[in-house]
Amino acid sequence: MKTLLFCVAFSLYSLQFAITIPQLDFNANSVAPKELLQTLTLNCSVSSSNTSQSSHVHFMYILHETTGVLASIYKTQYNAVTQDKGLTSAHGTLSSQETEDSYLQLTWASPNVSQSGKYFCGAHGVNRSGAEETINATITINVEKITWEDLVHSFLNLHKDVNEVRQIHTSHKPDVIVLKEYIEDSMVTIHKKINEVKESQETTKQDITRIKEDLNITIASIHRQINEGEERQGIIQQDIMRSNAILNRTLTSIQTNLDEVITNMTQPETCNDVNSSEDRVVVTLKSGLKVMCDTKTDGGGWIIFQRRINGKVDFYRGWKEYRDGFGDYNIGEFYLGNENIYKLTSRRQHELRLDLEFQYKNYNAKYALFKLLGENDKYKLKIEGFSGNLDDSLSYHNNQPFTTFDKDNDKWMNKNCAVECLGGWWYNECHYSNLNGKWGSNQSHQGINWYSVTKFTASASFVEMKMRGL
Ligand SMILES: [Ca+2]
Repeated sequence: MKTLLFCVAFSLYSLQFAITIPQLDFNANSVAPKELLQTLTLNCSVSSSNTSQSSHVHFMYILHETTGVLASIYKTQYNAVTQDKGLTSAHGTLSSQETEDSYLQLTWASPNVSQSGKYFCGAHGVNRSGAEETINATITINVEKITWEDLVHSFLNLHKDVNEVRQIHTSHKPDVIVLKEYIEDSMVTIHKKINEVKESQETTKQDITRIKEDLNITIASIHRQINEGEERQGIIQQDIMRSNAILNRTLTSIQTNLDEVITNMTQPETCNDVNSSEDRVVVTLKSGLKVMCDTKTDGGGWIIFQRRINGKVDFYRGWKEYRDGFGDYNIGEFYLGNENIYKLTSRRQHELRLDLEFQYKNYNAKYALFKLLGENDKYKLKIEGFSGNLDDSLSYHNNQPFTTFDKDNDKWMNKNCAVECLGGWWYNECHYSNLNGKWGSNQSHQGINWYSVTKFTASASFVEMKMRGL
């Protein structure tokens, strides 16, 4: 019966976030504080008004079920144990006077889930009849995970805090005012950006998780700064100058992070996602690859991977350069690189388009499917489904590996087609097209040939090879 009554009493007190057994009061400001946002304070005290109980406490401690002893106090010797690195402050006192309480108090300014669990407080003392007495109590804390709504709410509170601090410190104009206006403006900007990020969270969950972690830390830091500032109004000027520097750094870091996220969110996956008033535009794709897009021809959306317009870039190059790419977007001539083409075409199906100009006439060819195999397969060409306003001079090269002057993968037994034809290509024995040949050359088989248009003794004056995701 006694046990039952105790249990009932225990439950009732638990509901009020406090447990009181006859002599000991062990309570928390909240048994379910919000991670990082709400302070957690545990207070364990032996009340002196409880005159029938211990009159001389000589030892108190608080321990966590997994972390162990967090703080203890013995007679006049205070001893905080620092196993919990997140603990912000711990203090207490043992009183020998009946009119004063003995207590031990722990505070976490920014608690996290590792602070969840059961806590024990114990006190040892001598009671009025001179006998040794041990009393203890427990409390269970459940630190709640922070949510997006909490985060946004916290920013609103922060904004309110800033206004309050501003009112308190009006005597320190104009520095304080300037600082607060700066913080306020920054908060509005950050809040706006958070909402932008939040709106796009479906597609950028990972980015948001990362930024959320950064923000949590920063919010806790800003909260601390503001609280510290309030406590030390006497030397507020210096504090604020220092806080200003810290805030500057943290806000800059938040903004940089958010800018990165937002930039990343707006970066295109491929040229299919690019709209521009320019016919040709150079963009950095989400993968980090910089490409030139053709936004106009045949509905746009083309990644140009080879371009010849003025003969300023030499296309007689070795395996490594054809693998990694060369040329210059500013000059206008380039080769994107077989490895990049392989990666793009292996992730997604692509069609191929070639645009040529010869003797002031425009020609184009299309292949419904296009891909390159990887370096182990020597970047073998795979095309099918020809159409166009010229005759097909590329299918002769289908299923051929790539050949350069330093890597002979062609079918000509005794010679290297790249050396004979001055290019790098999917040479067979050797070619009906040589779009990486020598600019302007009329020498047989060495120029920018497309046999059905230029034959073997003239060069096209413009070439673009491009692919588009399907
Ligand atoms: Ca050969």
